[in-house]
Amino acid sequence: MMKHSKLLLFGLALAIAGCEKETAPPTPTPTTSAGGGGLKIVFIPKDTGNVYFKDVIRGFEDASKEIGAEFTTIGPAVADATSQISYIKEQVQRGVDVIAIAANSPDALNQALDEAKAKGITVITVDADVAGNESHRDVAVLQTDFTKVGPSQVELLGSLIGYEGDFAILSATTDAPNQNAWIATMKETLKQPKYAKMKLVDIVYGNDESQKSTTVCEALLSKYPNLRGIISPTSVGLASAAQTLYLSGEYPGGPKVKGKGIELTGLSTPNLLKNFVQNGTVKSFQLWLPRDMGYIATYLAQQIHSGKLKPAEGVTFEAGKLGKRTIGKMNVVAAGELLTFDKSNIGKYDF
Ligand code: RAM
Repeated sequence: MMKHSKLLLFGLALAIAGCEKETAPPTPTPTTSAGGGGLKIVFIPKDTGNVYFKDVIRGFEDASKEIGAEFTTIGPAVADATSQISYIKEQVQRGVDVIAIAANSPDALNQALDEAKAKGITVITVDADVAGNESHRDVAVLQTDFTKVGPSQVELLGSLIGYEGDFAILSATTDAPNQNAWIATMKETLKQPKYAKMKLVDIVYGNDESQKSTTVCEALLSKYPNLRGIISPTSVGLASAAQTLYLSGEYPGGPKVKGKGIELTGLSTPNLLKNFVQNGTVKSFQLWLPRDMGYIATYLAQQIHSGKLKPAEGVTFEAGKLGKRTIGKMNVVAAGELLTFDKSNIGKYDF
């Protein structure tokens, strides 16, 4: 823990140095030999303020302890498309062995990731892939079967609003590769006859920032008086929307409800949503186990970096306590199942 916070401080100092002077080279550390203990892994989240990534980081820490790797995490304060570039470059300079990153853009990172790969660094996207630019990373560890998230979210909202009515999406940033992929499959799903009476009226972006998410959610509530639902496929967005809807009193059974009220669902952590499920603002929502992504990525990184594993579709590998895993299409590993939380089960989860 002590070591970790020291490393964090060290990373922070590098980041600050990087901000002050674009070209200031951070102290380079020699790259350790692959495979054995001392493997240097860094994880760059979308932004450092998002608590969702704490659990992803815990997975990295757990597995790093098990294999004797040296894990650090550092990242930008905001989830802008280009905000991670300077961090990637600094970590290349530092001489890490593995860069794991939750990409804020499908294409803005290409050059920086190529520079990392050219230095022999293993590049893994975790949680958000460089969609359409997969050749710029070695492998991706994503939440769950990506194709199921959008359809499942539409079905969940549909079941809450009787498959009828106007609804909006409150997303993360306009560039977010994961949210954009889910939104694309939501739109596809809506073409099915079952959802013919559900109308997507707007998509707004809260940038994974609480304040911005709150502001855009308030705007949705005043702009669409007939709104029946909101899907927010971001942990920050859904928590902010829940707070906004609770304060507005417009949820079903709420003090200011007009007609049937607004049903809110999406993707978030049980700890962020617990109060809102208990007070009736949100009936049910979904997520996966973020920790498993970090855990699996660590084992996978070690095996790729040591040359023991060549990522390809159908190749299997051992991921510590989580057992055997298989690399899928486009070198993507799906970490686990999509879970649905409601009053009956939310108490069992703590993350
Ligand atoms: C936010 C981030 C993350 C996403 C979750 C659901 O924390 O946008 O990338 O996977 O929400």
